[in-house]
Amino acid sequence: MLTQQQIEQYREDGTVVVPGVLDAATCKLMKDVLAELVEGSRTVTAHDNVYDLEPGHSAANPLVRRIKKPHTVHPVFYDFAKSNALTDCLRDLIGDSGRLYGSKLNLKVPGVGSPVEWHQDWAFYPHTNDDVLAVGVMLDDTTVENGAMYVIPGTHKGQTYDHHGADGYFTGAMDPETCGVDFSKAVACEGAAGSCSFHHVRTIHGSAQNLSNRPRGLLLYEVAAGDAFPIMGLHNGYGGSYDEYKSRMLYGNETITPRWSDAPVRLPLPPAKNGGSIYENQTAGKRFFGFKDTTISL
Ligand SMILES: O=C(O)CCC(=O)C(=O)O
Repeated sequence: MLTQQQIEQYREDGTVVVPGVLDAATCKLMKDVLAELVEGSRTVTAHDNVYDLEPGHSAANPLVRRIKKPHTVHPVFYDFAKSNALTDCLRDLIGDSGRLYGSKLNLKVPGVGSPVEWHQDWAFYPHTNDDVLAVGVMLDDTTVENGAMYVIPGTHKGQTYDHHGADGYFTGAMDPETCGVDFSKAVACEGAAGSCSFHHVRTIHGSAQNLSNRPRGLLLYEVAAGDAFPIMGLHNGYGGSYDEYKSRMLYGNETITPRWSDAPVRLPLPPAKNGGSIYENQTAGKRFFGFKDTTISL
């Protein structure tokens, strides 16, 4: 359960970091599973259903950028999504029922870990209402140095920004030069391993490359209120399967009566030319965080 102050901070800022949500034993198990997965990537040469690879990945030097849908890869990742430790927090933020829209485990390998450019998750998966959020479970002590995610407080109450390139195709990234957002207001979601960040689906966020010598694992769960339905339909997140959609209830009761809110929507269409993951989508957009020698102006 969250404190009243944490709930109010989420409502006001569209983000809150809560320490100690993931217990140390489960965190260790997740990291052990992750180490095995990274080991297993040595035989993988291209992005597939499980692995999103950093440029330069090889059998000798495995560089994994993301484990896709970890809740389908090992039960520990799904079990924690359904645990009281997490669902008690979710209940306080999005109400009496919650459904897992998606999951991903973003790694930022020391000295490599790719940046994620500024975006709103809402641009990827608008729903009938915006009681939708992402949980970031910190598997490592997370600071600015090893690539903590930045959020821009209050932006969940504002507009839905254009995430399209000059050619009109979705890029999954805002144009940092023209969007008019004051990025100096960004706040880093730092915390000890086991902390969770919660950010509203409309909150602008992104993260820099990890140029430190410490890894940064961030397990992300995207969770929608049980009565929020994906506007793009069940192909968006559930492989077109109603059974899959139903099976993803984390807590509370399902309904076939969506609730609507007046949150502004822009559809992620036409789809990104570079598909597969946000990292690939964003290669078509302009860079704010950039790679290695790019100046970060926060
Ligand atoms: O890994 C991060 O720091 C940010 C992740 C994110 O925003 C995303 O994957 O959509």
